[in-house]
Amino acid sequence: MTHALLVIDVQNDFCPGGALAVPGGDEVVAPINAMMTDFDAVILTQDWHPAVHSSFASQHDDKNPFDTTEMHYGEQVLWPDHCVQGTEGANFHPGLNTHADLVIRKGFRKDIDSYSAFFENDRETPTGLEGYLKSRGIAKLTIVGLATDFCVHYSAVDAARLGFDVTVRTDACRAIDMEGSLAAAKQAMKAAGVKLE
Ligand code: VGL
Ligand code: ZN
Repeated sequence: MTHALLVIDVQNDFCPGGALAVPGGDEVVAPINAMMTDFDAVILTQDWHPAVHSSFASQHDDKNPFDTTEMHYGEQVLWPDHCVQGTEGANFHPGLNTHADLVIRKGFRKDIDSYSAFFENDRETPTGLEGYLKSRGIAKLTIVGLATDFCVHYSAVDAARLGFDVTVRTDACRAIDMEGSLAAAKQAMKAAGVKLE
């Protein structure tokens, strides 16, 4: 069975010193590089926002980073400005092996965020990744990267819902973990049939 490694958002802004640093975010680089040779395909995702993006707290009056707000598609966490297209923060961590088959960018529409590699946060606008994987005959996915409780979580749940056989390697992931989000994410992934290793 064709098995792909899906590497989520291993970018400077999610690593120590970055705008939305995930604790220990850079620690995933070495294990991910080491895993790459074990797969038939390697796909990277890149969080890729316009400088003015509705998920940024800076675009909302009286809001601070990590507050939530109601968007047309439901509740949304507001983030510090991060992964702005073309900036150093949006680049992959310099140690990451980027010799991948595909780089899929997400979050490029101003009015909607996209945690998942498959669907934007309205849960229905597709990124095109499902078609890519299915047309290559990829049925099995191992997911790693940042952050466990947001983009890894949403990508894994969507992948399982779309019928892929999904494993998340938690040793090659790190979490933001705000207000119990990591425990909730693990619960949701398990409920969706995702294997956590
Ligand atoms: C992410 C928050 C905002 C992630 C991306 O990669 O988990 N989290 N944008
Ligand atoms: Zn983002």
